[in-house]
Amino acid sequence: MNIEMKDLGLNEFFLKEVKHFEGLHVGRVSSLSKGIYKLITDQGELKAEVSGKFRFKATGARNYPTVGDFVMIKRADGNSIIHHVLSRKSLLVRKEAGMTQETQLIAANIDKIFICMSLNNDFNIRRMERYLSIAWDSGAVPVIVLTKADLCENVEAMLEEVSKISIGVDVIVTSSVDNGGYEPIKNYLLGGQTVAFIGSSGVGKSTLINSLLGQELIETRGLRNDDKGKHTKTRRELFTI
Ligand SMILES: Nc1nc2c(ncn2[C@@H]2O[C@H](COP(=O)(O)OP(=O)(O)OP(=O)(O)O)[C@@H](O)[C@H]2O)c(=O)[nH]1
Ligand SMILES: [Mg+2]
Repeated sequence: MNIEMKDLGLNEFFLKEVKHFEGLHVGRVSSLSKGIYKLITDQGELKAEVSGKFRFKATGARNYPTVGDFVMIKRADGNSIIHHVLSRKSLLVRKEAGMTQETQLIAANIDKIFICMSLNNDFNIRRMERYLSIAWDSGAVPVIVLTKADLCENVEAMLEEVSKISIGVDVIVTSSVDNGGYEPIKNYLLGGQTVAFIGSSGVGKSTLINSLLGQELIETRGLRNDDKGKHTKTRRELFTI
């Protein structure tokens, strides 16, 4: 497999910093689980963990790699070792509810964030406003995706409502049952760009992403389209198209 790191978003912004780490390789975090990071590199996928010194120097969650980060690594027989996280161009975070004020890092170095909301049961304009402010705060550019147009009888009225709170933001209407219902999103997927899809459970994110990937790589709710019930999966993962 021959991956060009520049197609994975490794542009001038990051390359300036890469130069300072002679002898180390660059990788991009695609997923993480219990301190083990899955990386995409120019030589394929590998697993990595942070070095002891990295852990010692880290003062909080923000210092640790998250999905989308570019990291400088040293190859090893087992897990490769992460020595450094490159400066982030954007960072999407979630503030934990409650006293602690602890922030959870969701994803780094996203160019565009697609905020997904369904045009039926999930539609809530105040929630969309909150999502927009989280997205702008991250440093990425938000795009609104209104899903399940096929289940909505007054799309125009809802678009009108959305337009009042989304000045300067693109709004896309999609439907999974409409052939080509996701075509407008493809115009945003340019080489070297990283995009993220966020939104409440059941709005159709996985259905949409599978369609863009051309493969059923992510579990969906199948045909149980009830807009409520348990969460399918809490998941953050970087896919290459
Ligand atoms: N009618 C209709 N159903 C849709 C559309 N998009 C998704 N669905 C259905 O809605 C349900 C939920 O879709 P998912 O893609 O699993 O939703 P999700 O946003 O990934 O949900 P979580 O993984 O729980 O966050 C599934 O039954 C889909 O088939 C749409 O445009 N129209
Ligand atoms: Mg899903």
